[in-house]
Amino acid sequence: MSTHTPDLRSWLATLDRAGELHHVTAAVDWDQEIGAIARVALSLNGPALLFSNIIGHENTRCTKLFTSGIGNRRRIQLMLGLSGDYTDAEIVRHLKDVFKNPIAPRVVETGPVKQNIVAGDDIDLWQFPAPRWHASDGGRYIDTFCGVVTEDKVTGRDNIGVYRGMIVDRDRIVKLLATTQGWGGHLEQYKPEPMPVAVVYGWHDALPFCAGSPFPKDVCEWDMMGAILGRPVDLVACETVPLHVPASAEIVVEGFLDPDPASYAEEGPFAEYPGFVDGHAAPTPVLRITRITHRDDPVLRGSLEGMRPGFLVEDSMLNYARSAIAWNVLEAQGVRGVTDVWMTQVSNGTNIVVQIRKGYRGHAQQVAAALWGTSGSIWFYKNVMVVEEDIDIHDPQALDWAMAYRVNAGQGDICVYGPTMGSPLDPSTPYQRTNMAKYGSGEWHRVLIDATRSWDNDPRPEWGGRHYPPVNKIAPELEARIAARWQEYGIGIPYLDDARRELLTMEKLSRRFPDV
Ligand SMILES: Cc1cc2nc3c(=O)[nH]c(=O)nc-3n(C[C@H](O)[C@H](O)[C@H](O)COP(=O)(O)O)c2cc1C
Ligand SMILES: [Mn+2]
Repeated sequence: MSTHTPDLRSWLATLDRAGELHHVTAAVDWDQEIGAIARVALSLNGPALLFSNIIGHENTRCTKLFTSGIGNRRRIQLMLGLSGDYTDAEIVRHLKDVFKNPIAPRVVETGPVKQNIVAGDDIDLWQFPAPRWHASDGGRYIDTFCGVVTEDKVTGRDNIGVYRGMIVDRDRIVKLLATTQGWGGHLEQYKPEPMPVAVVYGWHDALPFCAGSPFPKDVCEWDMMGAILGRPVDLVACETVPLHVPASAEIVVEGFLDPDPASYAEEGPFAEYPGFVDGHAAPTPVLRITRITHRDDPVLRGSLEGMRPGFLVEDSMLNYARSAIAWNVLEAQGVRGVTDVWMTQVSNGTNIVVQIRKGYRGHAQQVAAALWGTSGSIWFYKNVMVVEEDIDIHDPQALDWAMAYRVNAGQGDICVYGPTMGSPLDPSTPYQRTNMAKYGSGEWHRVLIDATRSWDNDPRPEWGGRHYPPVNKIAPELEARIAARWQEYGIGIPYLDDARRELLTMEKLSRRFPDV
């Protein structure tokens, strides 16, 4: 365990040492230019960016903005303390284990976040260099990669979530609030009273990584940050709300969120995660600021949103955590035989593929039903695909092959479930059905694609008495002979790696693959 308290500054130092941080000292505009630079740098697999010369913010309370800290796989590995080369699957497996070993936070007396305490007329959110990230955004989005802290009145458990927010004026941030989210449930407990809220900007990136991931409601995100960092998060009490925040946070905004619709302000539009221009602008709850505390020379943390093929963002990288969480949730629900879970970086968890060792008819349906019943399902798991162990879920060709030859709609392999709750930001839902104020959610019809082998065929002798034709493969003895003589053939390319070799022979897999 390191004695150095992790925070944004130690994280910046780590990135710097790894050559994964660029200090942008050229003058840049918070109005769209920072967003566009981040977009291009991310698409080029470029470094994280620390902007320190932002036009109009040369002498404001905060002059710096940090973004893209976990914008690629290498930086995810650095954040997790994994050195060397890891595959996507290995990172998910690692996180799956990490999340099973919570480390509770501890409360300390004070910390650098109390170096400056801002009250009364000195509170002015315009002093912070929040970008207007995209041309179509309705304003300056200060809450993009923050941690919104609230407390459950009944259990006393803290919840930390990433929920977007736009500056309305000096002391008000208008928030997008989904009632099914962690803090949405807390607000119900407080109604009709305003709910105390603290928003943290800038700490170790384990914070937004965990706050943006759909842990079950009985999990506290502080414990998960502790698990990632291998030590408790040090927390201090807030000044004006009964909440705690990291002692070494860069900036903390304290205040109250009023559930009274009369206090709402217009929020949006904001070009959101699906990668489209968003037409939504609607009245939503406002966080009224009672205090700001910050370190000397604070750094604001922000993140570009909106992902498309070839244009991934930090949010894309949270899919490592989201995949691991989905896997743990399936296990906790008693779903047997899950061997891999993956949400690619481009669809924000809207699509998920689960690999199983099929043990019974209806196994894939159980997987889908378990995922669809979680609180995280407002944003995730619209389309669920389930495959067996010979299908590498990280290989688009393997998935396409499974889709082709293990899916037959007429045999019940496609199951549509809905209408259900779902993302109000998904443009495939008719716009008039995405009214959050009216419905408390968007609307999805979900689909299960059961790409496991059907158990309904009659067994056939030419299939070795099985219900499904065996995969055409090379006998392990023959393959071993070819491997031994590979050099001799002089084909001039390296032999298959262990994983490909296994898929060619299915030697190990055949031993446990059920003969359906
Ligand atoms: C960059 C980013 C922005 C997000 N914006 C929102 C948002 O505005 N509203 C929301 O409900 N969820 C948003 N999310 C998703 C939530 O953070 C995610 O669902 C998480 O599980 C919330 O925590 P909770 O499960 O404790 O509520 C965002 C996630 C990221 C990474
Ligand atoms: Mn939560």
